[in-house]
Amino acid sequence: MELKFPEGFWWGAATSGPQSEGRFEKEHANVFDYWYDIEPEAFHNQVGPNVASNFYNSYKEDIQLMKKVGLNSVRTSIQWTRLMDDLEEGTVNETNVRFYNQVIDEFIANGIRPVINLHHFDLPVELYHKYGGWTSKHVVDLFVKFAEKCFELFSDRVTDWFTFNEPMVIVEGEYLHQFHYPNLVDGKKAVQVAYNIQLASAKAIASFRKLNKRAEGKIGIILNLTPAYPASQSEGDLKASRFADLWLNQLFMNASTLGEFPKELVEVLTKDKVLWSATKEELAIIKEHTIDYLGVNFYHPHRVKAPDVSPDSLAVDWLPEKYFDEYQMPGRRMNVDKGWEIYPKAVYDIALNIRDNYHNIEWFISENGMGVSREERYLNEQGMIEDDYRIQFIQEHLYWLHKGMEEGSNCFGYHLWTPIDCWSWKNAYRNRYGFISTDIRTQKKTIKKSGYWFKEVSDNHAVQVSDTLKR
Ligand code: IFM
Repeated sequence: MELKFPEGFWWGAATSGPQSEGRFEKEHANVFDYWYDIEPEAFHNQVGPNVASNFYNSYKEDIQLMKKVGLNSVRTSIQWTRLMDDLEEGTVNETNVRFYNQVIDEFIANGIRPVINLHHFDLPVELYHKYGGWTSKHVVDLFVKFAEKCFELFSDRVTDWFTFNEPMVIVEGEYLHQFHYPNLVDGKKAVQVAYNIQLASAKAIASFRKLNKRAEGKIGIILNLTPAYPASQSEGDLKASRFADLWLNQLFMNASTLGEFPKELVEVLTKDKVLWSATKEELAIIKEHTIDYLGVNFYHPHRVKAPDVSPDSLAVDWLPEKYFDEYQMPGRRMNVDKGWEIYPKAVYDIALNIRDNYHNIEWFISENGMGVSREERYLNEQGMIEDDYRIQFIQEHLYWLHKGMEEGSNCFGYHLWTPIDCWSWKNAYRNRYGFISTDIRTQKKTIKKSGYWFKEVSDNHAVQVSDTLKR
């Protein structure tokens, strides 16, 4: 069967500055640069962000490869630690302004729409050490200064902007589950960080409305949405899934699209005495500066059940997981390399949720993808990786996306994570996601089978899927 997508649909891929560029010519270190400097053994094979995929030096050749695989739009991020000279004064580093100008111009000259994100986990580490990072409202204002520089410098050509990538990952990684520096477990701080990031996003949107130079320019946020499916229809499991959804999805989703945090979540946080500190003026800024459109990163759903012990009997510090436990559903399909469940139908559930509960706002899949380790297993005699599993993974997700669009959801694009295999936070280069492979010893880049396949999809705005496709 053939699935037809509308003309103008974004067929693209996403990466980020810290994961692709390398640390060349950077004045400041971000939290990951710093963590690698002090504890390289925390990273797979001790591979750090210093070189990454060398995009800083090879962006011209890389963009040619992206064009060859049919990408009509590519998201990357401008690094706060690269663009700025003095973080407090808000002055810029001219060498790196030149770099970003060249990258943007190169994308446009090659018919690729540059989609620019402003924060991809890359807080300047000095702002953590001096002020406590995202727990500080001063840091919120410094971020806004950086965002304003980006709008002033680049919004004459860039029309597609996003404030944050996966804010919930910052909250969880830094303050709950210890997978991002500073690796704390502190629920109260996590709640404040979530609020401060939402405030930073709204304040940056307010600045965008004043400084953006192009009438067609838009700004949004990128959220990793993970539908929380209950283990059963029992009252306890339903309650657990309801809270998981409030915390994991609705917190940023409601504030960013509807201008308000979910009341039920605020009530629980108030009752538990961990609610963020907020002023009336700040809440008004959040209310008035909602997004124009939304990016949805989807990798896996959550399966949840009622916690084994009653939440109120726990004498530990506050953590959101007091209200839900992870449920290991028997028979679920797993990507064993990454340890994430594969459940493409969730894309359809997300599409209808946006249609029904979020004013059918315009949105796109801003990341989706399949991380696979030791992909050299699939090299053919011509030296190309035959990643049929990735093609099938994309087809399955596009099948459900298409169905959601047929039923009226307002989706305008699909981006894979990622165009070219890139460095990843703690996993470094263990799992590969790209349409194009990178040999990290030589930086030789080679198109995979999925890259050639995607070019056809993008040229025809159509996907062929077999009737035996797993649904
Ligand atoms: O590498 C990350 C990216 O930075 C954010 N989304 C998930 C990707 C794959 O793990």
